Formats: sequence, structure tokens, C-alpha cells
Amino acid sequence: MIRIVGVPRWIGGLAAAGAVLLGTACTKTRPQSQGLAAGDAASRVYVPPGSYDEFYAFFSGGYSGQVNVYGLPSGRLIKEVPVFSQFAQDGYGYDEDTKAMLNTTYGFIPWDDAHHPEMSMTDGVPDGRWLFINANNTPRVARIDLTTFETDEILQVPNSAGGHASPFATPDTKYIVSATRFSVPIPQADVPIADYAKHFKGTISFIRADEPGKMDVAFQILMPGFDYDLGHAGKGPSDGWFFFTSYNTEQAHEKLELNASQNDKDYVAAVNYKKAEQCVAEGKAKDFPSRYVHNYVDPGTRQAHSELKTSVKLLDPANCEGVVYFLPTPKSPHGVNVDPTGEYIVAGGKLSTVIPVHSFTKMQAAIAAKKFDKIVDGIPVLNYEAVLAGEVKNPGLGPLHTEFDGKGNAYTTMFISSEIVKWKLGTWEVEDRIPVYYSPGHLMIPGGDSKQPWGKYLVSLDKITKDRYLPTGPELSQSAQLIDISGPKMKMLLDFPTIGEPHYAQAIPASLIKDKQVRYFKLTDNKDPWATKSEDAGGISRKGHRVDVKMIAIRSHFAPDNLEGVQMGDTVYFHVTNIEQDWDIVHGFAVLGNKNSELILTPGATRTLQWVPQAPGIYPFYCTDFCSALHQEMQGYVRVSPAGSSVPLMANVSRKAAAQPGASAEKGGSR
Ligand code: K7E
Ligand code: CUA
Repeated sequence: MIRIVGVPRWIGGLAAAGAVLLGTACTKTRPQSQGLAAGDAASRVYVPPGSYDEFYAFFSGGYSGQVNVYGLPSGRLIKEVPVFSQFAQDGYGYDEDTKAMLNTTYGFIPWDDAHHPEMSMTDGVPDGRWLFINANNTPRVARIDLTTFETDEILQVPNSAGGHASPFATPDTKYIVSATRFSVPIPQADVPIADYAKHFKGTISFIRADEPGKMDVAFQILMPGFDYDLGHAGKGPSDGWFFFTSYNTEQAHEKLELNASQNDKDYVAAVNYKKAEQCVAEGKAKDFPSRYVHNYVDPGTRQAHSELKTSVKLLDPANCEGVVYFLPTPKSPHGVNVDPTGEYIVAGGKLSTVIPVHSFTKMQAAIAAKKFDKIVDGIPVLNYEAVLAGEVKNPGLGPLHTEFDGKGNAYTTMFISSEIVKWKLGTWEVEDRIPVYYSPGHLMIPGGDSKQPWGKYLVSLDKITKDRYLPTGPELSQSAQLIDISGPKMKMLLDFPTIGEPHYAQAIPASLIKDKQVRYFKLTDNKDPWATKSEDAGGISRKGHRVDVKMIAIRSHFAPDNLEGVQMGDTVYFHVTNIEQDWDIVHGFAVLGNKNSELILTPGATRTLQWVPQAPGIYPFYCTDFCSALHQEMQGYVRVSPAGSSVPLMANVSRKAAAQPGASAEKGGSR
């Protein structure tokens, strides 16, 4: 059965050009769950009120730039974690504390396109410490701390122009990687685009990732000017190697849908990163001037800081023999995945009629025997037959991504024929197939790209939903579908809509995360210079046209709650500390006419909002999070007077002090 829906542009153009044969069958009806009565499927995903889900699942938000956290099997959305885009809901990227997270060498960037969540691992098994995710447009990688579900660190990747093959991790999380999707002149230069083949290069970056707050590019490998698409680390016997797909080995620079689809085979680049480490240690990499920004949250102040870095170690494979080999792979491959044993390297050739599987053992033998077809930019191209373990024949159309269940089976998404295909490692036989709705990109099995899959569920991440949900105007939701893979036949259990485009996801048993949660930040550990740790410590102060207000929030008031003496022309900073020391007692803060966002204050945290009054008058502020029975009473006023007014600076907690001769209303620290 071939079901064609939503043929993508890159296929559509080819089909029109006659380069690919496509069926034209089209879905008209809405099939029900395959193999399960609706009631049975419902009971499999039913998590009774008051009960927890079995898995945390972390979905990329795609062009939302964020990470969305769901429970499985229920498909309930638990949290949206802001990463690469401003998030007015909690002030991320708007407040003075987190703005710096979005700094780059291009300046402050309020949005990006996130694709691949990646769990940290210990010995090849996801461990629930951190989640990494990449920014595609302005290449960056981020770390989310899974004790707080907050983004704590973002590193820009230099000499890159599309951080797509990222941020896949080595089994020990020593490195995460980032390879450039778009090749560009390195260093950047003003050159004719027609001279692509001469000037354009790719890079693969290995980023040190095992110490929070200290992510940095350990080294970069200079690559031929292809497009690098995805990657995965070896494991077990292939530990120490990393595999990346490339396409556009034609080095086309226009009409890629046609011109980059000429070659029968492109390459999987096999990178021996232990060898690269060795060459770097031997001084074979050069210090290459490169500007990039590292943003991190100081654990004491919980304020974000940016630092500019100015150089990377750049390794040319020509100076480090044996560091990279190319494995010929049909045809414009997209995903590359390594099975749990570390022996098989599976590529998804978007335009291929087979799923090619390379053997790590055969690759080692082919390298030893120098079975090279040719050398490209100093990189040996191994013979296809010499490295091939097998091909899955007639799997469907448009194989993209593969994951594993840990029981000897692999599952591949078929973008064009809209199905998941289950096949057997070693025999390469198709065992089962199930339609999905529609056009799946990635799929995800909890731990399914690691040494230890929890092979009970599979999630298909679908690009097109058409008739699956109530329609919502011209843009329809994207979707996830939960499939039971515990038995020999796959069974469809559940559809649930996603936020943004769920390119990829990761999931892990809840037990590895849920008991490690930070419940509140200890006030005694709060090193924010503007923290206010008790009600009577608040106040207002002025330095020129800058007015700082130090304030606490507690159920159910702010202190101070009346402020006077602010003048036109002032910039006011509200430094609000939530002095609650109890789980999930959150307050908010907003003031009439503020142009950025609210603040959300987690217990024990200090956040700062900048506010520029626009006219004299009285401006209320209030708590935006319904925190208590008297939440609606949690409010206050700021009086704004004309410039040069004689109204004295006053905060009501300091009224008493101000009334005493010689006392000053000015309190508070300095930044
Ligand atoms: Cu296939 Cu960006 Cu991983 Cu989307 S990518 S599908
Ligand atoms: Cu504090 Cu509502």
C-alpha cells in the first residue's frame, strides 16, 4: 500500500522532472486504530487523574524555538521550556536576568528554529541530567537542566551556517556535535556564489559538554563544501566514531532540488574523533580566529552572562590521516542512526528505494585493506559493497529516520508513503508496517537511539495532519502519534497535537527525572545583588535617571507596594524577589504599560523588569499568577511625576526611615 500525501517540495519538483516515480493514491477516509478497538487503545493510554505518566517526552518546538514536555502514554502537555525564543509567558529573553541568553555575534536574537533534543548519557544510556537542543538558523546549542527545566547555557557555533546536524552526544556526553548544513566560505568572504565549489566549506564541531556552564568548541574539522544533515555517535565497538550524513555532494548552489539529486550516492562521513583529539593534542590543528558567544546562567545570582570567544582549533583532515572516511550512501541521505549494539549504521536516503545499512566491522576491514574508490579533498571514499551490511528492500517511499527497540528490530519513517516500517537487523526483512497521518519526519522510541532502548512505545512525529483534528484556518496543527511496539505488530494508540513542528523528541522513564526536581531556590543561596530577602529590606533609590526598586513578593502582597518620586525621563528597574520557600508558590509581576513581558518569579528567585514611564500619572502593578485566595489584593501603585518634580523618592516600607531627619530613602545595592 502506497499512500501519498503532502508531497514535499523537494520530492514534488523531482517527481515533476520525472526523476522519481511516485504513486498518486490519496487518502479520502480516516482509518481507525490498526489492530486495536478504540476502547482498548484508550485504556492503554489512560493515565487516571492524579497519576503520573510513565515517561517524560521532550519534543522540539521546531520553528517555535522551544522544547515542549509531554507525558507518555497520555500525550498530556506538561511544560513549554523556552530556549531559543523569547517567551513572554515567563519573561525569558525579556527580563534583565535572562536577556543575555539570546546574545550572539549578530546581536540579540529573539527567535530560532530548534530541531533535535538530545538527552545526556552515561555509558551510552540516557541519564536524565540535561537535555541539549540545537538552533538551526543561527547555529547554537543549548543545555536545559532537568532539575529545574530551565535553559542554563547557550553556545554559538562559529564557522557554521545552519546548525542542523546537532547536538547529538557521545556515549559519555563528553561532546555534543554540530555540523553545518549550509557550506559557506570559511572564513566568511565576499565571493561569487557561482564559485561555490572553490570557496565553500563545511565544518563539524565537537563541543565539550560535560561541565555545566563551560560548554566550548573543543575543535572543528574542516570538511568539503557539501550539506551536512544529521549525525549520531558510535557506541560499543564503534565508540570513538561519529557518523554524519551529507547531501549535495554535487556541490550545487542553485535549484538544489534538482541539481543536488544527480549523484546516485552521497556520503556518510565517518569521523574518528579520538583520532581527531590526538591530532589536536599533537598540534596539527591551527588556531583559527573565530568570533562566537557563550551565554550561561551564574548558579549563584541566576543571572545570564555573555562572553565573547575569539578562536577555535580547526583541523584539516589532510593533516590528520585516518580522521574521516566517506561511506557512499544512496541517495541524498537524511537521517543516520547507529543501532544499540554499535555495529550497524543506518542511513535514510530520502530519494532511495532501499534503506542502506553499513557495517562498522566491515568499515574497519575496508579501511585496513585500503578499499578506497577515490579520495575527495584528502578524504578516502570507501567502496560501497565493502562496507555494506545489507539493504532493506522495498521499505516504502522516502525513508528518513530510524530508531531501535533493543530487541533486534529497527523502525523507519517513510515520509512520502506516510508509514512506519519495522524491519529486522541482520536479515533486513520488513516485518510490519503501519500507516501514520501524515508524512512523518523523525520517530522516537524512548532511548531508541541509545544503547538501551525502552522499546515499549514509538512516537511518530508527523508534518501534516489534514483531516485529523478540527480545522483551524489555513494552518493546521502538526502531530504526534503514539504506537505500541511491545508486540510483533505495531498498534496505533493515540494522536495528539504538538506546538510548532516536532522534528525530533527524546523520552526517558519518569523515575530518572521526577525525584530530582528543585522545589524552590534557597533564599540563603540567592546571590543576586538586587535580591531582597525580607519585607523591610525593600526600597527605592535613584542614580541620575535610573531608579531601582527592590521589592519582595509573598502571599499576598508586594513590599513596598506604593512608590513615589519617579519622574518622566527615568528608567525604572523593578527587582522583585519571591521570598516564598515552598514548592510551586509562584508570583508574577506586571506594571501598566510595560512593553516587554511580565515577570514570573519562582520561589526564592529574583527577577528584574525594566520599565520606562510614558506619561505622568498613577500606574498600578499586580501579581499575574493566581497565588492565593487574596491574589486579587496583590497589587500596588507607582506615582510618576513630571521631570524635575519636587515629589520625594518614596517607597512605603521606607516611609518611616525617610521621615527621620538625616535618613535617606535610598537603599539597595548596585549592579
Ligand atoms: Cu528530519 Cu531537522 Cu532532524 Cu526535521 S530533521 S524531520
Ligand atoms: Cu502572588 Cu498572585
